[in-house]
Amino acid sequence: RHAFWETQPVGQFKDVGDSSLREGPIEPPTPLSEVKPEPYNLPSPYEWATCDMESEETCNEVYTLLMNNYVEDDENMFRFNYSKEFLSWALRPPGYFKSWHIGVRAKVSKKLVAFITGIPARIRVRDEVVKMAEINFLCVHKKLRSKRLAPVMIKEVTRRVHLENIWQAAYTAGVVLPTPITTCQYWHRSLNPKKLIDVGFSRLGARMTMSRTVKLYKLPDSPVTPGFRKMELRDVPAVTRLLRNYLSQFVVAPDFDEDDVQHWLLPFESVVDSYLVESPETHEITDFCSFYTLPSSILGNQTYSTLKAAYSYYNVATKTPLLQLMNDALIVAKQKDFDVFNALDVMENESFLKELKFGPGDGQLHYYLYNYRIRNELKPSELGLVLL
Ligand code: NHW
Ligand code: EN5
Repeated sequence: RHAFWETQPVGQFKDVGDSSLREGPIEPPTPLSEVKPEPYNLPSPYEWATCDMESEETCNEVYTLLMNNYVEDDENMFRFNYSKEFLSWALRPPGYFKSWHIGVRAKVSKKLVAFITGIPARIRVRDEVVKMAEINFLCVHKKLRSKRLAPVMIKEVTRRVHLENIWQAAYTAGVVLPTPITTCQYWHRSLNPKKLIDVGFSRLGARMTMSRTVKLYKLPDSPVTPGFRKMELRDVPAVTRLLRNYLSQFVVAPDFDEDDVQHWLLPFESVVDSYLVESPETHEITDFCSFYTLPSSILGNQTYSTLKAAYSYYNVATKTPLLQLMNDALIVAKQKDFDVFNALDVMENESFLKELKFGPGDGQLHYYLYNYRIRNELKPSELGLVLL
């Protein structure tokens, strides 16, 4: 059934529910001298190319490959369209390895035809902080699909991760593979319902007119929480404390330090937005919310070419009710002209989704760990990790 995945150190379907298996690494690390020193073989028309994401030209090639060949919804109506600025940010966090930004080129034309990336992360699983790679942006050009190129790319990124003495990884996918640590549901909150309906992203509800729908999703013009403002560089220490404390309650979550928070959460125009609540009395930072910008191309619409989507990232409420904090996030997203606000049912998100008029989407997101076994499947609410 899974000729490739059955050979890999991941939880296997046959082992689901086997409580004799211990939690933790599936295989021990091998001495670095035993890691294969040369790259895996590609079919002869192709060659490996490490992608320099600091080079504008390479970044453009990656952008174009993904724009035309990356993830689509199940009816092929929308395709993720990560911006160049987003890709450059997502792939160059503190301590990143250029060697983990792996392209495949056609030898003759040098055209980029496939891509896979890793970035380093410290991920806590229960009370163990594990150095991992987060794997993302696996993409094979549409014309080269089903030729078993993906397993070679996964083996190559694994080899390069091993060369840095890292033996575990985390990744997400819309498809079921052996075996998810949890399965999350996408939820969507319409901000621009007319456009969403026009492009087929959502449908007019039963017994609803367009004007009733527009009214249903109306939001105030500005946030309602006193002291709600954009995060700034000077807030990094306070936000780090708030976030570390909050994430400690989840079974799987990133172990963020101040450098990570500065990289991942400091606002970056059209990439990541973060807001916090500073108490007007004490100037204490009590609450925090964030979302990232990920537009999708609309495939084959006469009027519109892109759907502007905000994705809920990390949110912490200690004083403001989470519902009110997220309503303010919706308000600022609407002010920034996003068409839709998306969220997964991770962390405490269930507590606001229905009340804030999110509806369940037709997509799911499965979370995976490589070479690390979790004894029982987690609930989405036990997961404190959002991958881009
Ligand atoms: S998920 C997004 C993945 N990308 C897309 O969906 C873009 C559009 N699709 C494509 O480009 C986020 C192709 O369809 C891809 C597959 C390239 C997906 N993850 O080459 P073949 C990520 O980037 C398995 C893992 O013939 P293809 C996360 C499939 O089950 N495996 O297929 C990435 C089969 O194996 P099996 C996937 O359609 C995580 C084999 O690939 C997969 O031409 C990567 C077929 O290969 C997926 N999304 O190309 C794993 N989709 O055993 C990281 C298919 O079933 C692991 N497959 O026979 C950790 C590594 C680091 C460890 C470090 C210690
Ligand atoms: C790696 N970082 O399927 C991620 N999206 O629901 C890779 N559906 O947008 C894996 N099909 O339900 C990504 N509208 C896996 C996700 C791939 C993309 C995907 C889904 C998530 C999605 C939309 C559009 C469906 C179009 C037809 C959807 C309904 C919205 C509606 C709004 C009003 C209230 C009810 C819901």
